[in-house]
Amino acid sequence: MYKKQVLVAFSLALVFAMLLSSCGAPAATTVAPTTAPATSAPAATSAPATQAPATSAPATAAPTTKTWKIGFLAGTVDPFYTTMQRGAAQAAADLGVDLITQVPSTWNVTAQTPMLSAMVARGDLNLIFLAPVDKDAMIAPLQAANAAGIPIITVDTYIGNGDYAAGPVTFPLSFIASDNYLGGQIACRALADALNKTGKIYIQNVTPGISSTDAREQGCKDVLKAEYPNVTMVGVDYNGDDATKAQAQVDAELQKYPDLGGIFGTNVFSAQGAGTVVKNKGLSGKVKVVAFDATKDAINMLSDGTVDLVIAQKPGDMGFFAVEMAMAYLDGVTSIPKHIPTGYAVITRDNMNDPNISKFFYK
Ligand code: T6T
Repeated sequence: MYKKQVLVAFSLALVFAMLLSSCGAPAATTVAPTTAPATSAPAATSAPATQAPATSAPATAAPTTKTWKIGFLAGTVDPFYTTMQRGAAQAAADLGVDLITQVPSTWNVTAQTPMLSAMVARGDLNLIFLAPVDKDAMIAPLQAANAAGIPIITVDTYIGNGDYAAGPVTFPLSFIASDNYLGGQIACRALADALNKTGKIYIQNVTPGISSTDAREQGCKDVLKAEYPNVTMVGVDYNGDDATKAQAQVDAELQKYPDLGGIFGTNVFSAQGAGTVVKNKGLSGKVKVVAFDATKDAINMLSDGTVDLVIAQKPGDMGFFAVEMAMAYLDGVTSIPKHIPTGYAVITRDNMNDPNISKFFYK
């Protein structure tokens, strides 16, 4: 049983790494599995491979009589996490794991923290994986959960600096996510090229402190600075993950800069807000938009010419791997990779009907 699970987990990781390079995704940095520092993983490293996790792993019985119960705490209600949940549910069904999902209605620490506490308080979860909504503010609540005996994996976003092997925060078992800095570079390179390397670009972002969207913003800014001397980054607005607020901000920006050439929408609601205003003002094609996240809405706007590029993450894979790594860990595997990078599919009007690309649309 143990051998089969380990084999499944790591062969899938290998297959997925190969898939990344074959689906047109830009090369993602593949980080080789690292052995967890003895102090960072809650399970005793000396546990024989055939035994259930020892002492500091959850105080529940070994899986001979009990099914592992894994908690998933999303960032908020959006198609990205719905797709992630689908991937996680698939792995849970394949592996016979119980999956308990909680989704905060808004993206913020005050919504996510009590949900995390409630998941810990139920007392029956063997591990929790989640997308922490703030890289600093979620450290303490997660540390408390871990101290209560719950192993933690983060998906999509990280706490600390995301380096769980050697960074300031090492207790999470793994960080499973896109390379968001790379994503920001891809987005703004495409935007600047669409402007023939000259003009003004603006970023519509969520809230400072979110590891994913902060890195996308930074990747965008750095690539413009390094490679496009004639492109000016005129500003960044933060919409708090609210498409209506994003629309108002984009509207104001277009009034301020009537010659604005391009907008980078760094996530679902930022891109949705940007695309909606550009379309409603009849500026489709004139003001270029690059959208992060392959929602139905983003794909429709790609189709009608409002959006020029959609960057699809692979949330389903993140959820799937999180459950697999959770199970491997709970079954006593001691070399869970501290970082599992997933990749992107870069979607254009030219490739959007290719089934190898459309399979990455969020569902
Ligand atoms: O872009 C995703 C996710 O990667 C990010 O961390 C937060 O926003 C989304 O959930 C999309 O809304």
